[in-house]
Amino acid sequence: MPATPPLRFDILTTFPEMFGDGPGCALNSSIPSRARAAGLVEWHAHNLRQWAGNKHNKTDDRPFGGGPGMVMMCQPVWDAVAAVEALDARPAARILLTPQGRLLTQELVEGLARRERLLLIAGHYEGIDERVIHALDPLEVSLGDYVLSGGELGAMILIDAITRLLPGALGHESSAAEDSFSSITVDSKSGRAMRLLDCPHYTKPREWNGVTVPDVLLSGDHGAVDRWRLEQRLARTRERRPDLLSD
Ligand code: 9D3
Repeated sequence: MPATPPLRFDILTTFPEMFGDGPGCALNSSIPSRARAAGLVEWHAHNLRQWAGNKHNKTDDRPFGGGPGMVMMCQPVWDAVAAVEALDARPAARILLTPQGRLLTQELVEGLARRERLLLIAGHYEGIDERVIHALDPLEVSLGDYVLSGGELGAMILIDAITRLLPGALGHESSAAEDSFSSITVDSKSGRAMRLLDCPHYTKPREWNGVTVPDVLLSGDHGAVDRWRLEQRLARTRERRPDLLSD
């Protein structure tokens, strides 16, 4: 038995089979599945239709005011949250995956990884009735400025990003803390923590397609290698993601 109970995710969705136990599910490969096997994390997907409360299992309806698509009704969402939250005594941090949410960042992931229980609400519809969003007061999270078909992939991204930070989740010796620390560099002028892009990586052979590996990596001078890698990270971040240096 681990010292602490597993971090518990509950996902509310009309596509629970996307989170199934089959080998084809994205979460059943790599780090999340090993973390689950090790008792660090568990996830349970629940079909919102269970709480439809009508014989057609209907959870959505046409929008007042007209327009395309369907809107998830308040009552199934509200009843589902109440029922699922009652499955465990610990209070759940409620998260709604929505294009209107705050952009998911590593800082947010790190904060969520410290919670004991997370309730993820995903949908495949134009939206959820605003009144139940207001009543549930979830943290609203977006994956980025592009249009997805629904929130389920976002829920999987959250589970993946959070799970790999749990102590013991990474298969190799480097801890999650070291791993995320290595992505942060302290700016010597401002003393500010910066997230930098990674440096280029190379392996055998030393020459491929007429292109050789940078000499410094073959020099055996670990100090020079570290300096080169930091320079590369800074240069690539300036070039490709200047927003990471200025924000
Ligand atoms: C007509 C306006 N559309 C918004 C651009 C409606 C709409 C499109 C897609 C409403 C919901 C969706 C489904 N998307 C999500 O549920 C979603 C999402 C996304 O589309 N982009 C980035 N992050 C997320 S998190 C959930």
